[in-house]
Amino acid sequence: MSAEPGRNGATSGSANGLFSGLGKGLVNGLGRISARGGGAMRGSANGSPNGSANGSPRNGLARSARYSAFSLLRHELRGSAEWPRAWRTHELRDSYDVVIIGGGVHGLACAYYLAANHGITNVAVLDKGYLGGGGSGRNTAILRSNYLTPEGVRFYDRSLELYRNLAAELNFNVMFSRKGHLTLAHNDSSLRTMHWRAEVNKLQGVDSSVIDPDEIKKLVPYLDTSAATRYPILGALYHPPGGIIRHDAVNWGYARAADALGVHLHQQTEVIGIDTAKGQVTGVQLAGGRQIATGTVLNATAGWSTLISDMVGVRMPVQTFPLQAAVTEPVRPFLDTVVVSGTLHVYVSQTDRGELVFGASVDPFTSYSMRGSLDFVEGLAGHVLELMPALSKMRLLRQWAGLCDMTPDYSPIMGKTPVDGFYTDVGWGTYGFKAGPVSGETMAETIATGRPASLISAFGLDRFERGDLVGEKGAAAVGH
Ligand code: PYC
Repeated sequence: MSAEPGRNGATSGSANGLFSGLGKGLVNGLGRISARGGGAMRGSANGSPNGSANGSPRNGLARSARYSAFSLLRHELRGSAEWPRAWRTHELRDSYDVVIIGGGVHGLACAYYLAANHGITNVAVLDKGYLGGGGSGRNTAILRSNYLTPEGVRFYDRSLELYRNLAAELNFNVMFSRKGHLTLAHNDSSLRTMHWRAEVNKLQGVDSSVIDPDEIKKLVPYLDTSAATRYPILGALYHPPGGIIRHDAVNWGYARAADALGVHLHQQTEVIGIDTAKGQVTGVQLAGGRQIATGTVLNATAGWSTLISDMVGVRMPVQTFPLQAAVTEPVRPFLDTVVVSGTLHVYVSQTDRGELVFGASVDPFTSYSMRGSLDFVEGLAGHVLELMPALSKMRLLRQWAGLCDMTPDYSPIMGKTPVDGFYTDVGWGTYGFKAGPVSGETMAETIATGRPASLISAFGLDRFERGDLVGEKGAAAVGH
């Protein structure tokens, strides 16, 4: 096996039989931003809001830049030479109304909804790497809303709704595939949790139910549902609205649409400090010496979320663990459903291209490492073969890791903080990608109005002081 750097800096292996072989602030221009506190942001810095709070027009893409069958044909006839770049590069301004740290799906979605829903366009998204290069490009792209708490179910269900309509909203094919989602139960206690989740889901209007091994077999014929296995399958939580999506396309779609509405996207732009005066954010400092004035900073990072919050002295109960994943060579479609087994530490789905995408549990130690390990592949291969013995000949193409910021209750930390103008959208654990759209939408509303959007009121930092936690561990697909 020859290791080589993958696209995302992930470890890539050769396709050589791995499975068989191994078993708020400054007033800028016309922008109306109050010095501190509530209801701050209503206008664009250029005085001409591009969107409306009612959601239309949602997309400021110039006609010439819109993707359509007609534009495809036109470009083809002209030799495909003229496609405009999906987003532009800009000079950094000296000040922005809002600075978003982190160019993943959360930061990009927030920038897009600030512009599209609230007309706030003097916004910069800063990323020390490249857009979608962190957790947003490293996850296994599973979407679902079958959570355990009513707060969680409502929140993730809004995200799923936004994801379902995202291709039309962004004029970008994000390849959402509603496959259905199965969480297997191999013992009585997990079956009990599946029943619990199913009931909470139904009460929130979300389609989930517990099904038996015969029904599971019909959905996934390759699954070993016999009683003779080491961990027999007793039942499963079946969630038909769940599915997968193309994560890069989601990042690119939000980036392109935000850019079209006037947002500045700055890659290779690292924030090394946040300035405050009298408890209010006043600006950010960049590696290389530049300073940018702003009254509003959103921390939308994963992995480095505590380091960013430390810059303003806001401490957060977060520990960072790597989560590894892997992908096989493509094969003919045979797996129509997302399958998760918490007991066997495996989740698997088949992409539209035919690859199997696998994940397992988080690594059992805190680290900022994003390298794959042999230990992970060995464990994964063993467990996958217990579930689907027919896969023994499949070959792994690539493995990689992303960083998960775990909170004590497996729920995020969203909203305002004790420092005026400093907002967080962090602590996503293993749930971050599926929450991207709703996090962007709710954080944009929170920043624009100065009040926490109702869907995130349970996720504030102050819940840890009050002891009012939102225990979402029972909904984890990933072992911990
Ligand atoms: O929560 O569905 C999930 C998930 C899968 C992989 C990481 N998280």
